[in-house]
Amino acid sequence: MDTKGQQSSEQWLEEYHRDGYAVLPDFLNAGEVTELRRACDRIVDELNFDEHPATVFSTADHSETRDSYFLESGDKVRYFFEEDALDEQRQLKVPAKIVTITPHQDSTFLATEPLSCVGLWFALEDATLENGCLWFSPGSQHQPTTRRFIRSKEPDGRLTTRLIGSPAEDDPSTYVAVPVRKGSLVIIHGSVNHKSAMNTSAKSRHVYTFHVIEQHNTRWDPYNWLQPTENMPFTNLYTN
Ligand SMILES: O=C(O)CCC(=O)C(=O)O
Repeated sequence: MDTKGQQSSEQWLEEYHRDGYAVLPDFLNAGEVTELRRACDRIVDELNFDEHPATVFSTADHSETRDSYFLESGDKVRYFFEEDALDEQRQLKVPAKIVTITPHQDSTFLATEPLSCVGLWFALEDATLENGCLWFSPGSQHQPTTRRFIRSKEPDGRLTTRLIGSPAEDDPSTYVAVPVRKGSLVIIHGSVNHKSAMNTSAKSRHVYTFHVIEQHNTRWDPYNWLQPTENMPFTNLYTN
């Protein structure tokens, strides 16, 4: 039996501060998982390639994402595919996760001053070694995040994105695999180095994920690639 299910919030918070991540098994019940899976399926079903380009998103190479489709994605539903995720008929291949997500810190992409980004990653299916679970370098959140993914203007006025600064120290031997069961929530510190491997199985690995930042006494970096718009300011999870 997984005793982590009985962990108190003090215990998982302690793990989170020590390792830079924490796993909360059975955070979602079966009904909630099904509801989220259906919502994801609806979004995929509604995808019309006449209105959306088959844009690739990658943590390693951002050249394909340097366009307005990406930069304006903050207040719209936009679709980003891993390389080779679509077949010739533009249908999603299963497994779709056929690339590696390279080591990164989420605060590189979502910086506040001081840093406050936290990722919430919900497993909608079992995430295993074979289908591409997350891997973490425990304790690596204590190093600074100096690399930033920013929006910048080309001399011709075109908006583009750029990675600046040096990546955090990254020792591949320090990583541990974190397989989790369906319904688990993984809480990810914005500065912890993490990655995921290719899905080498025939099974999909669906997840739902979003990131939060603290707005109290922090400043959203005006250079972040993502900027809130008048149309859609960032959603508050709670107000005091
Ligand atoms: O789902 C994955 O494979 C990677 C997720 C990730 O790196 C993130 O949410 O920051």
